[in-house]
Amino acid sequence: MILHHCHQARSMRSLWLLHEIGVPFELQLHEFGPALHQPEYLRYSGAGRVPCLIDGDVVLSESGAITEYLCATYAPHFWRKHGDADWPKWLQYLHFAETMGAHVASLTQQHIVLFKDEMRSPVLMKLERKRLEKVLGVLENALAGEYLLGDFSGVDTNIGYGLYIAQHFTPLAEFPKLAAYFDRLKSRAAFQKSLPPKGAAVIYRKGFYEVPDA
Ligand SMILES: N[C@@H](CCC(=O)N[C@@H](CS)C(=O)NCC(=O)O)C(=O)O
Repeated sequence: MILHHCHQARSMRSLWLLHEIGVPFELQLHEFGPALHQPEYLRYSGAGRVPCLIDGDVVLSESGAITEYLCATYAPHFWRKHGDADWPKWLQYLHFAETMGAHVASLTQQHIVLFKDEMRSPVLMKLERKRLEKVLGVLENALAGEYLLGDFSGVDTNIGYGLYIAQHFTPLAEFPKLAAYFDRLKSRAAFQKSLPPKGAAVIYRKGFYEVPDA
């Protein structure tokens, strides 16, 4: 099994989950940027994105689908299937992770990818931060146990990665249950193994990105 990954990109969800599961895999690390748009890589991930997981004939390039596939195939204890009481919750969180993903991606583009001030829009930054906070509020209200479905499961890697990125744009301390949940996630050995090593090229070079004055 091969995982294509860039440090701190959504492929961190898949990397973290692979470490949780403990299944052997090969890591193909790319620099975030033009390397993902080379014809050789586009054969696997047509949109030039990470993650991309290759397992024999199976090629998947969507992090939610990879979570579902890995849990169903290698780790049923981390999965919820049709007929399980919390299957609807599993589905909701797996996909809600990308509602959060849309806002953190937009904030990443505004604060980091658009590198000149004149390209950026503080209005959009404020709007996206507010919308992200609304999403975090939903999770804060929903969180009832140690993890999203009680025990740790695959959806914790999808939502947990979102929190790992969200903290660069809004203080998680304003969401106390979420902050405590994220602390639990961060203390997991598999999460720590999925972090970029010290000195590696990363997307988020600052711990926090303030919205500049308009
Ligand atoms: N919905 C997809 C999004 C994948 C995605 O957009 N990944 C970003 C990194 S977080 C990427 O590869 N961007 C490279 C690019 O847009 O060129 C998923 O969850 O896997």
